[in-house]
Amino acid sequence: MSTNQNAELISAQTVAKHNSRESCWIIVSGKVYDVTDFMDDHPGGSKIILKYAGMDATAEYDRIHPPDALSTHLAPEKFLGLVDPKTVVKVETQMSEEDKARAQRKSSLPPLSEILNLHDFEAIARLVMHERTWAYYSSAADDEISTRENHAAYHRVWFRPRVLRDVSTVDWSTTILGQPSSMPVYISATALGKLAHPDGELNLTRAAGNHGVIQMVPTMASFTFDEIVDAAKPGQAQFLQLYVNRDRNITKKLVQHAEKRGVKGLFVTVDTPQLGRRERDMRMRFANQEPTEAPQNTPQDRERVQKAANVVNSFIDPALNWNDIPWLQSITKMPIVLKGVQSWADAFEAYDRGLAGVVLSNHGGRQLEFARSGLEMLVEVTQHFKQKRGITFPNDKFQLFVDGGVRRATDVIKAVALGATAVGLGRPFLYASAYGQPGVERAMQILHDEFEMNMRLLGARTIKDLVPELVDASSIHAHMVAVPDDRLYNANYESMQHARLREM
Ligand code: PPY
Repeated sequence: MSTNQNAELISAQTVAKHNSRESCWIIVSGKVYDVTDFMDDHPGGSKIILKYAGMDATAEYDRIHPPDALSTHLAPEKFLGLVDPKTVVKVETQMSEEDKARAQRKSSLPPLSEILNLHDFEAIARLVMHERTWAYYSSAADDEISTRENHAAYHRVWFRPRVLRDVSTVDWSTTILGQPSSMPVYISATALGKLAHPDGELNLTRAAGNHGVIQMVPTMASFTFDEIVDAAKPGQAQFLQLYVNRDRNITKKLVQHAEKRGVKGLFVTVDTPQLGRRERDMRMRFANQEPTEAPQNTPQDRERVQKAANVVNSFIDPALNWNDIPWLQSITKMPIVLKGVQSWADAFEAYDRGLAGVVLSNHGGRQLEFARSGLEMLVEVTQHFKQKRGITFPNDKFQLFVDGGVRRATDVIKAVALGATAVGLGRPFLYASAYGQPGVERAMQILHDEFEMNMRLLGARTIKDLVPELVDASSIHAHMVAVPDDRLYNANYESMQHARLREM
C-alpha cells in the first residue's frame, strides 16, 4: 500500500465521527484506515478495534504487530489518507488496577539465577504476562487434553543407561538440515512474540545467535521478517515457518525473499486449515467483544460468529494440498519440511516426494484435540519406515523432528534416541522472554547444563550414542499410566472455565 502524499489531510475530528461498528476508522502511525469490514476478521477480536474506533491506535498496534501487518492484510482502498497532525489531541490513558498490580509483580521478578528449570519461567510468565497474552500463548484446543498429553507422553519413556564409559567429556552438538546446532533443539515458531516482551522475536534471535541455536522465524511474527533476520549475527542459521497464503504470490515473494536473505530451511505448516478451538483464548476475546443486547441468533450475528471461527482462512489457505508441493519445490532450493504431520502414511508421502523431512507435531495441542503427541508418532513412524522401507533414523536424507510438551533435556534426549534429528521448543522460550533476551539465554543455558549432566549419567558421549536401546518406550501407546504427580507442571495448567452469568 503506497502512501498518497498528495491526498488531502483528514482531521482527527472527522476520524472521530467514524467510531462505531457501522463505520470504524482508526489512526495508526499518522495514517487513517477504514477497518469496518476488517474488524470481524481481526484475530485479536473486534472489541479491541472498537475500543480505538475514531481514535489513534498506534501505541496499542505497535505493542503487538509488525509495521507491515496493516498493509499486508487490508485492501489498498482502506487506507484513506494522512491525519492532519495539527488536529490530533493527545489522550492520556489510565492504567487499570490490574495493570498496576501486574507492573508491581513484574518489578519483583526473581533473579534469573533463581530460575532452575523451564517450568519456573512458565510459572512466572503466568503471573506477569497480560491475562490476554497468557490466554493466547498457553491455551490449546477444546479440553486441552492433547497439550497435556504432549508433556505426559515423555513420562512413559524411561532410560536404560550404560555405565563405565569414559564420559569425562560429553558433546551434545549436532547438525539440523546440514546446519550446525549446539544442541538438538531449535526454537519453534510462535506467533506474536511482542506480547511477551517489547523486543519479541528479537530476544529469541539474539539469544539463539549467542548460543548456537537455530530459530524458526514465524510467518505471524510481531516484527517484520527483515527485522528478525537483521537481528541475527553474520552466518547465524535461521529457518522460516510458512503459512501458505490464499494468494500464492504473497507466499512466493516471502519464500524467495527468505532464500535471498540466507534462510536455510522452510517449515511449511500443514495442520492449520482452520484454527483449533482455544476456549480460554476465546473467553478472553469474548471479554473483548462489545456487549450486545441484540438477540444472538440473527443472521448477522451468525455470520459474525462464523467469520470469527474461520478468521484464519483469510490468510492461511485451507485448500492447500499435496499438489501444491511441486510448486513449492519449484520456487525455492531451500530444504522443505512439513510441520504438523501426524501419521506414518503422510510421512511416507513426504519422503516419496523428496522433501527434507517432517515435524511430527500436534501444534502444541492447539489444533486437533486428541491428536497424539509427537513422541508417540515418532515411535510409530520410525517403526513403519523400518518395517516397510528398511529405513532407520536419524537419517540425513529425510529428517524427523518432534515438538510439543518438551521442558527438559531428558525429553529431548528421549526423542533423539528414538530417531528425531532435533526437537522444537516454542512456548518455553516465549515464557523465558518475559525476562527479555537474558531470560531466553538463561533457558538455553539451563538446557545445556541439563544435557551435560544427563549425557554423562546415560553413558552417552556424543549424539551418536543416543540410540533406541538407551530408552524403554514400550509404554508409549498406553494413554493411561501412573506417574508421580507433576505438581509444578500441573500448577501451570488451568482448569477450563465455564460460562458465568454476567455481572449485574
Ligand atoms: C497459533 O496460534 O497456534 C498459530 O499458529 C498462529 C496463528 C495466529 C493467528 C491466526 C492463525 C495462526
